[in-house]
Amino acid sequence: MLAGAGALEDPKPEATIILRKVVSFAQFSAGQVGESIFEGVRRLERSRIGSRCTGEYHRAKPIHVRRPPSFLEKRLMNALLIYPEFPETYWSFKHALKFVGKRAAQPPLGLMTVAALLPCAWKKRLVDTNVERLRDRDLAWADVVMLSGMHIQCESLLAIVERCRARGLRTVVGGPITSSVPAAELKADHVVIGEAESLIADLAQELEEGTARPVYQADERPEMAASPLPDLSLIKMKRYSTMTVQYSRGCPFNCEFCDIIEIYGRRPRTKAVAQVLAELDQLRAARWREAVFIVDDNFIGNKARAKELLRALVEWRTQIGAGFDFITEASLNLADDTELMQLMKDAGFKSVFLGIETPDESGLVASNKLQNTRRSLLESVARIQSYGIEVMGGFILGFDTDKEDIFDRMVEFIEKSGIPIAMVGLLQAMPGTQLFRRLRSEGRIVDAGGGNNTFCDRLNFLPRMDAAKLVEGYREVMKRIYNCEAYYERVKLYLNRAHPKPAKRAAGATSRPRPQSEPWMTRSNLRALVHSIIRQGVFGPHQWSYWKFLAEAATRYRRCFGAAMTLAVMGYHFQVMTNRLSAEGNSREASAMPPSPPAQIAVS
Ligand code: B12
Ligand code: SF4
Repeated sequence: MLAGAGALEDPKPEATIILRKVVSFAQFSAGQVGESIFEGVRRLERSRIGSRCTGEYHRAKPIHVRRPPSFLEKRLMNALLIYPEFPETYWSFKHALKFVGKRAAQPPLGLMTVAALLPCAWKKRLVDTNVERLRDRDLAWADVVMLSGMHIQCESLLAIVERCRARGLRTVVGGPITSSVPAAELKADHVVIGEAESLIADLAQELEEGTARPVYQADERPEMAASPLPDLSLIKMKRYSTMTVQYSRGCPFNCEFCDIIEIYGRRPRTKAVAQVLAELDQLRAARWREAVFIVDDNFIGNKARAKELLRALVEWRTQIGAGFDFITEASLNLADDTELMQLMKDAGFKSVFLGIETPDESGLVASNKLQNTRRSLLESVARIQSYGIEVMGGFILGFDTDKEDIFDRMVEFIEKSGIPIAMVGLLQAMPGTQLFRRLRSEGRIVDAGGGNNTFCDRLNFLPRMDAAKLVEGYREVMKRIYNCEAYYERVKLYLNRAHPKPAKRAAGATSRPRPQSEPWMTRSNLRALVHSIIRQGVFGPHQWSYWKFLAEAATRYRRCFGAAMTLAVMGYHFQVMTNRLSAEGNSREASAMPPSPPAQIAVS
């Protein structure tokens, strides 16, 4: 299992860095929790040191090796890391999160990683405005404010930058937004484009010396060995429904509309297995037992490496007992590899997000999504579901190849797919993508867009189809697929495939006994159920459909009651958002968008 032993240059600085990280991590962790985390991490450090010495953990000398602290470092710079607020969209899951008493789906892993890369002598605080308020006293404490974000968070990010500027506070902006929005528009003192691992040491030093440059551009994509254990001590863990761990960055495919490959490249770079296990152990030491999202662009971008991690995860989960279900993102060719699907099932993967995009093969070919062509998409989805893995699907309307029948075809496909969570969006030409470049050369780009392609009724390019028809068709598709009855039908189809009755399962070629038994009802499921009954069953607009579904969940699907109720709760969010999309015409999103499109495509 261990590889690359010869590449390790000098294990001693490694050990020093990790010990420093562990100590600073423990210092930041409060009271008893800190003590137990420290103990846990120490144990895991001891247990992994052997494998690291053979080159498994950090094969190359990490780029963030720091010189001894300078005089200025000893003055302890206070860095306030801030994550701007997301607008309410399908992806915010806001209305479902309320059911389980959570405020956001995931923590800002980018900022937690940046925090771990900053000099140990700096003091750090993190405010995620999705789960807490940014107070004036936080700003008063800071010497420098470091923000991260996606394009879609632009409005909130700009407001925070403005607030900092008004106080004369130095600001640094990084994260994916810097690849989509020009540095000057971000109004920050310093903008960092690309991944932080290779340039943070220079940035930190120049901030200390007061010589930091306006723009830093990472000129290389760092190996993932250089990525540290994210600083978990900075977040309010209980406010999130899912924790995140990243195994790889980049994707080998070449879809025309994709900005992943522009930002993170086409060569999948993976962490060492031991790095990932250390992150999971860190979560476990902090008493996390719930879902973990492996936030890779494409988890199976390098199938051999994915399998290597999965084998280790199977073993790790067996050792720790219950908990830790995984979610990830992958390409549809997952369906071609039975070993991979079985390993994912055994390792506790409960759902996977797949970019399916369109049932129209000509659209797939034109957008270079060739891995989805020459196959039955429906069969591929069903095969993955048969491993007990829920498929969440990404779909796009607005390809040049789309004809007027695309809306019906899309609805029909989604109905047959048994994909409950179907993220259908309007095509967006994101700056920096091949699509953006092509449309610009054809004179069809209107503006940079808002970074959001779901819950959005504006286009940033001139489509082939009449724009008003396209947007109207999109709204209709959303209404039809999130109609209560249609949604519950899809959930049942999925449950039948993923959790067949035991007799049926014995006949299936692919199923093996589950490595761990699933609890019928966990505490958070119970809480969700109570809230769901009140909101959906007592006060909801579709009480009859809801009670019918609940009755079926408790009888025909009692073996997977938890999964059924989780999906009922998720459905509530999608129904609320869809009602808003059709009734209000997405007014909030429209106001968050940058420049208005010209009259000919101002479609809302
Ligand atoms: C997990 C995830 C989510 C989670 C939310 C996670 C969260 N809390 O932020 C969910 C699933 C909810 C989500 C939703 C969306 N997402 Co998303 N998501 C991701 C994903 C897969 C991983 C994010 C992550 O944790 N990365 C790991 C960290 C370590 O990487 P990082 O953030 O890039 O940080 C590094 C550098 O950027 C840099 N850095 C980051 N911040 C800072 C700050 C400073 C000061 C410095 C110096 C450096 C720095 O250093 C870090 C280490 O190298 C990324 C893809 C990716 N590879 O990142 C997409 C991605 C961020 N999402 C994206 C998009 C478009 C969305 C949606 C808008 C989807 C949609 N179609 O509508 C929604 C928006 C949410 C909403 N409410 O509407 C885009 C953003 C593109 C852009 N240019 O802004 C990405 C890049 C995927 C893509 N298609 O390109 N997403
Ligand atoms: S498969 Fe997904 S991540 Fe990979 S290039 Fe295509 S859209 Fe991008």
